[in-house]
Amino acid sequence: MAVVNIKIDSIILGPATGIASWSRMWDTTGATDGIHTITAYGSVGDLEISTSLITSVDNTNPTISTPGDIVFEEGTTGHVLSWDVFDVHPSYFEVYIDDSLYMTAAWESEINITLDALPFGEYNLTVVIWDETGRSASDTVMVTVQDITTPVLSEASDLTYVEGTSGHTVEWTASDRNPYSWSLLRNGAEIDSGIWNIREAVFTISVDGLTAGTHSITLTIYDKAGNEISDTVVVTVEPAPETTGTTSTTASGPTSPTGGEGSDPILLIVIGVALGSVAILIVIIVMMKRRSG
Ligand SMILES: [Ca+2]
Ligand SMILES: [Ca+2]
Repeated sequence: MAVVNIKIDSIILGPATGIASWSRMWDTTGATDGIHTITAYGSVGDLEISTSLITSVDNTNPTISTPGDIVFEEGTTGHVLSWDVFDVHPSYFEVYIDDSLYMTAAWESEINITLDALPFGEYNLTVVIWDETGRSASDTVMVTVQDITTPVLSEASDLTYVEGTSGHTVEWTASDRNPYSWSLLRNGAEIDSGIWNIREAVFTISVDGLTAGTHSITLTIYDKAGNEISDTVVVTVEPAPETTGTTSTTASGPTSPTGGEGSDPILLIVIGVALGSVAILIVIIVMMKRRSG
């Protein structure tokens, strides 16, 4: 015959049940945090028994500090978020970016997350800390990685050519971390636009086929944050010299470029990226509508 009782510290919890081993549930949620001594005592036949073990109760959630939201320019360095965390029974922490698990790691008394690699955008960054008893705490910080850097666009030179001659181009180099779009204007009116998605790009425009006179050609480029920059060149087309002894049978219109009737001037835009000495080229052909008269 065996009688085994359990006490917590000096308070009797009640009898344990069993034959060869004995057990009793202890609801620790009402116990005070900290160290407790669990003692099993009683008699097995004529033998008096008593054995103790030490345990620690933790009914307290971890604590976490609340650093402020952070804004920084993409590509700059030294941006670190730090949380001070505490628990008597620490276990591990998780980091979520926009509700997706980014990392899990063993508990540290100070959790530091370096943000430098985040690209342009806005993010929710959440740290969840867990103790050994499954209690948790969390904090969320808004991270804004901004782009206030205007794209870089080279300045192209004005040029002059004789009407009807060919091979005349204007070239711009353009760069930005977040390229977005381009717009091409002639004399202030947009004649084409498109997607710019190469960080280091070369825009080459053929200006052949323009009528005699001056023409302003403007390239405007935009990044994803709405920053923009433009450059304008003036293309002066001098009239072709009179050719003697040739009769013109198509004299009804004003001066027309070589290439036959109806040949609208064509702008050829080449957008490229320099990868060492290799260039990847995307070719876009733009038909320039010629103003009548
Ligand atoms: Ca705890
Ligand atoms: Ca930019």
